[in-house]
Amino acid sequence: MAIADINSDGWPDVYLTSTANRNPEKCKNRLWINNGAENGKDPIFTEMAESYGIADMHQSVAAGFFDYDRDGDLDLYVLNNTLNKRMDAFYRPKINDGSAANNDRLYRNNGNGTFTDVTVPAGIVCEGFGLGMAFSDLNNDGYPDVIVSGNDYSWDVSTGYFDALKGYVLISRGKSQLFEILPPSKSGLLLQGMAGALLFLEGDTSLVVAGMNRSKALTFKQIKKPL
Ligand SMILES: [Ca+2]
Ligand SMILES: [Ca+2]
Ligand SMILES: [Ca+2]
Repeated sequence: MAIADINSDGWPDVYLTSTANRNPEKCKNRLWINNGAENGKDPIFTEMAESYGIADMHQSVAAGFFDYDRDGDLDLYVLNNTLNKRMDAFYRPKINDGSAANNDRLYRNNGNGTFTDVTVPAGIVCEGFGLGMAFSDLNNDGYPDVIVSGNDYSWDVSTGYFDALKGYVLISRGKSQLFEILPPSKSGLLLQGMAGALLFLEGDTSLVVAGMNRSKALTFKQIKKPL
């Protein structure tokens, strides 16, 4: 669930992701727009994901709002996964053209009550089993960058299951509205096991990664700005 005022009317709105159903129609994410409250009454919400263009039908685990193009309104990053049978021999190359069902999605807020899916134009074409995300300007260029944590399942022949995700860093390339994907070999952020959530400590560059199941919680310190 993510809460943000996405229509800039001063009232916080609610975006709820859905992941538990193989039927895409039943897996649509929901957006409840806050109509505000009068005379001390509770606020009234209207579900409007379809009309806003963000009724994502993938199996979404989490979502977050950030202003990736710095135009003053909040854009939406959605973590998508797939439910698959797990077999020891279930390996294949990753799909890196944005077409995978478990490719994350980036929706640009048009500022008029609609969003546009800009996933592929923005270069977010990394298949992976994501579990958590965090936004921070890692290279101090004024544009927010993204870190995505995930599930690597196991150590295995080089890359793990096809959707293994050991920590992606997405560096914004500013005005081009493109992201460059830094895998662990480039970023140094190597997440083993199940990395369920990410949190940047305020006033510091430390990143806390919460582990799931038997995975440990980890803390990372940024020692160098990405180029
Ligand atoms: Ca609002
Ligand atoms: Ca924006
Ligand atoms: Ca940046």
